Amino acid sequence: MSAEHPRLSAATLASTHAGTQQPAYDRHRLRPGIVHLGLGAFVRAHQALYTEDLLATEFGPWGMIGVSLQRPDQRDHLAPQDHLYTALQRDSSGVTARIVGCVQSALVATEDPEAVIDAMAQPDTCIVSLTVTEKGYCLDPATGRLQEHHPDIRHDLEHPSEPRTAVGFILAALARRRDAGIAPFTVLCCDNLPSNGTLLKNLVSDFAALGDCGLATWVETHASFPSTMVDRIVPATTLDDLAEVARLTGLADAAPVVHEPFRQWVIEDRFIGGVRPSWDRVGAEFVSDVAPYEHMKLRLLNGAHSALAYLGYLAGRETIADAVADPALRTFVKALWRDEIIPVVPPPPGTDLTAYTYALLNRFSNPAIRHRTWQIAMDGSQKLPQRLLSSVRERLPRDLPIPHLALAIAAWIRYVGGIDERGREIDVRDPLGPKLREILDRAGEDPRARVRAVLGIEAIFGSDLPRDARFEKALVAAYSNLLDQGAVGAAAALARAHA
Ligand code: CS2
Repeated sequence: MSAEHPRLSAATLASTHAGTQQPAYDRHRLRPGIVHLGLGAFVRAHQALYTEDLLATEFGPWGMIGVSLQRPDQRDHLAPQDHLYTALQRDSSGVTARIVGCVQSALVATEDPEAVIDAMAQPDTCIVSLTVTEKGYCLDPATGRLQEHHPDIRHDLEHPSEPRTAVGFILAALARRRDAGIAPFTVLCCDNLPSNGTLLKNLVSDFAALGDCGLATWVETHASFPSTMVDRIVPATTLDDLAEVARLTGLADAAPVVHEPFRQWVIEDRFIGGVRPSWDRVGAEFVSDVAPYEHMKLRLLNGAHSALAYLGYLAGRETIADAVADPALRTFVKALWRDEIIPVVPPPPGTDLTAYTYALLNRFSNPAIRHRTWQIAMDGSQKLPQRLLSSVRERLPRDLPIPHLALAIAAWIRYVGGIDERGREIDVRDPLGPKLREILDRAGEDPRARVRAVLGIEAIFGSDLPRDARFEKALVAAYSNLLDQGAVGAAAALARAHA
């Protein structure tokens, strides 16, 4: 952080450089109505900015209490700045800085779980929203059901008033509300998971059923878990970003966020008592069925992101923008969309999927957003099913070919093997990382043996895909091509074969 600039805080806010947007409402009058689990960069660059826009348009009790489930860093950065932070919007035409005020406090669950449950149990808390990443749900990625033997779930069962997991906190707070005769809050899952509301409801029900069955029934009957589709590209904040914020605003901020101009939020309109912020006044959409929006986004955006992350990383491309600047990878991703995903994704009402992918390619090409392939490559075991395997599952029963999807999945297999194309070690971050590495090491060098070994992981591939000979054949071919020609060479070969 910059030593020459005063620290951002309520006291210094008035001294920002001209051109820095500030909260356009009276922060002193703000009351918290939302507790958010997972206080990372994404929520601060997405939901918080919709809320910030709304507060300026139609003031209401929609302040946010942010909760970090594990680390204290965000709280440590935000508390000394009165929870204010800067959002930098960047594209090729330039950068704008905006100071955000709707986060009112930050809690760290590991330090004080009671404070978190208490905040969630307050009658004024109408919404508990979440961005805890895919692995934060302790689910089996292939089935979407709770991993009952996950150590943190076992812990939460034994210590229900000191939970560690998001599911444990939701249930502890719902139990407290039921016992106090308070209506439940609406649970708003904002992670990139399929049918994320229903999925979270199932996880909470699975967890409740392991303990108090009466509570399971109460949750089933009274609680509401609308599904959502969230979209905005938010790369990890870097030291350069901190320096740029100080230069632009004149104030030092230890926790800024960086984002692209685009944003989208589609939410199922099922809130308890109909009580919710009018986020639709500032661009969000409330709909009765999120599924088509979610399929479009998870398969076209996130599917392509993961494909480019693995192929791009293996080929030595640092960011998504670098990856799509490579002609072979650019052609690859266009063909992946056009030939293999769009034909099996029903478009949401009024949406042209081809136009959607053109817009995606522009967003991916944004040179001002340095979204690292390594960051997106993280936790692939939790991401593959909804991003890539979902399209495979649409195509195989119709006997449609999958060469591009197979190359993306083969690149993931190569990536989790832990050695890149130049023989360097890869820092693989994935809850199943050690297991994947071990079974690949045991499988030896033969492509078929390696593919088979990985396909044996039911938590990722389920029981259907490993039995499909076409899937295995496509993966072995793609994996062999990757070994022989490298990621860029294999992508170029596909383009020649399909020209
Ligand atoms: C990315 C997403 O890190 C990742 O896995 O694919 O975070 C992506 O940037 C967002 O979903 C965009 O809305």
